[in-house]
Amino acid sequence: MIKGFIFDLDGVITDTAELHYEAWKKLAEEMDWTFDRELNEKLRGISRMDSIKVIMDHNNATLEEEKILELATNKNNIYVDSLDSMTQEDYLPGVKELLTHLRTEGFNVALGSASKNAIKVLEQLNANMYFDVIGDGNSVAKSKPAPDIFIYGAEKMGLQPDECIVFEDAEKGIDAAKAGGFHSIGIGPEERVGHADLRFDSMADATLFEVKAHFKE
Ligand code: B16
Ligand code: MG
Repeated sequence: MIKGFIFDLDGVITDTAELHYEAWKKLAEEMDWTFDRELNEKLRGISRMDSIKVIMDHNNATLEEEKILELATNKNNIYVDSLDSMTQEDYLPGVKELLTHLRTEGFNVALGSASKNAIKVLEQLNANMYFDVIGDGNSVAKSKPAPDIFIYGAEKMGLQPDECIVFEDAEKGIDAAKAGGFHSIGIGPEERVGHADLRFDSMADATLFEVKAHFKE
């Protein structure tokens, strides 16, 4: 029986991918690294340090670990500054309605994001009241595709993985949900999240009615 929902943040609740893109691009320009939207797609759902390593590999760059951390911090400062422009208008279509509906029906709801900036994003959106549990990049050591962040959310809600549905927009996020024994809903194209139990093109299609119809007891 489904008792809880775990939401990824970036790409499910709001679209911060563009802000991440702009920040990585600025850093790449400073370092004379190539960086484009195709490469940015590979960063979807993975941690900041994993992201910079993907960009460096692409550019055959090698640096001391301390320097890598410094560059990742520079990128983060650019990204965090850009979050100031985010407002309560920046939910993806349909998300506010779904979160409100889940609250009305008494489901448990957790956040399961890889981002260490999740609290700030939730504050900008004024979304804290929708969540019983906040799991973010500071909650667990191993990031997606490891299932740890979703297991953290389920445990804090007092639920088993098979009582929870994970919403994810990243290929590695769906991998993480499956590895942990969670039900999964992919948001995005077939080639990215087609391995989820259920897939919608966008959150606007992901109504509780549709979800219940698929995961009926
Ligand atoms: P930060 P999610 C992920 O968030 C993003 O999709 C990913 O692009 C980003 O690198 C990661 O958070 C870490 O973010 O640098 O803010 O800690 O999709 O898991 O909500
Ligand atoms: Mg995401």
